[in-house]
Amino acid sequence: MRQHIKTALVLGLCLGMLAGCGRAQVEDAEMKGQDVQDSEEKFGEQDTQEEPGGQKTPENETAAADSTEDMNSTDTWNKAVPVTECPEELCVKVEGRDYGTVEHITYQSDTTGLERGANILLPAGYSDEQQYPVLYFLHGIFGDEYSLIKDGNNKIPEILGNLASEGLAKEMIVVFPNMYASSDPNQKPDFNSEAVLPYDNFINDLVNDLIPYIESNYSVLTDRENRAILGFSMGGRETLFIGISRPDLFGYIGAIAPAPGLTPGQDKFMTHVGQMQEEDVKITDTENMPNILMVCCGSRDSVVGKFPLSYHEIMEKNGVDHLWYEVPGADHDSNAIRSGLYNFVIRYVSQ
Ligand code: FER
Repeated sequence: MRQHIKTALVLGLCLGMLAGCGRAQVEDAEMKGQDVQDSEEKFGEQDTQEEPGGQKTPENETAAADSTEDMNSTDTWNKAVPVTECPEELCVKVEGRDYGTVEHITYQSDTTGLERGANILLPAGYSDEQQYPVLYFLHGIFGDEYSLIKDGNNKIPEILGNLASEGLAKEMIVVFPNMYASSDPNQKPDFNSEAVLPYDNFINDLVNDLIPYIESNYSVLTDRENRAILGFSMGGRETLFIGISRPDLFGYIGAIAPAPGLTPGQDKFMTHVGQMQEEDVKITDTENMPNILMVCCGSRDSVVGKFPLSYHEIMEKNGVDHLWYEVPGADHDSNAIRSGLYNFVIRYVSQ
């Protein structure tokens, strides 16, 4: 399979250059998961945007051509045009292969004054004799620590287990936090500034409470080269905020369909004051540039629309080295999540 994936990578580069790949072939065989269901309930009827996906700019075409020269150099990973869909064979379990275990933990959060939960996906054969890289994977709005991992369509254990078994990604521990860091256990998320604040407070809980808990209770590597952050939608927005604010802590930053509100703006749900101004969307800590800063989105995302594209444009304007791509045909859904996870994880390699 390793060969298939390598071939797929190269093929993807070529297809990307030809522009406009087809819709994801992976069928949603299992029940729709909580996050997407919740989103559908909460968001109601969505516009369907008929936009061509996967169009590559001439700039990317050049980068893609260059990137075939040295696919292993992290210098080129931000520029390499990705295989926009997660290869199908990675999304199915191979009989007899171990896909790790999920355990639920609670930790004392001094940030909120509450006991809070997280799920941990341990790789196959997790052992104290080894030290593992960590990936913090942040859920969407109205979600919790179960949303991403419980949604079977996301294929998270499958993708990670298959990539690790094939030697295409490192074995890692994935932490799924509850990103709603409120001191009031009765507070609930909603589309207004007040109700969104606990999401913006998650950076404090993560840095001061959850990371220390993980690093003292699991056998993990603790430098920025071995700490990655990835998020979907609301989790993507917070990932960008956290990653840009603390590049000293996270060497790898990935946002799948990041939600509005990182910068000031307005959409059909609410007005966003912005967590930061557009000109501040850049890494000022030149000692700690991200190895990967990825932003992707389904070409037909009916929830966050063009906000991810706007983050890409802001980064371009600010001269921030990053990887941007669209997942052809994907909505605000597992197709985008699988693609983003796959592309992020194959780039999450320690030096
Ligand atoms: C918004 C649009 C989308 C927003 C959040 C979202 C807080 C999040 C969507 C998701 O997480 O799926 O205006 O504002």
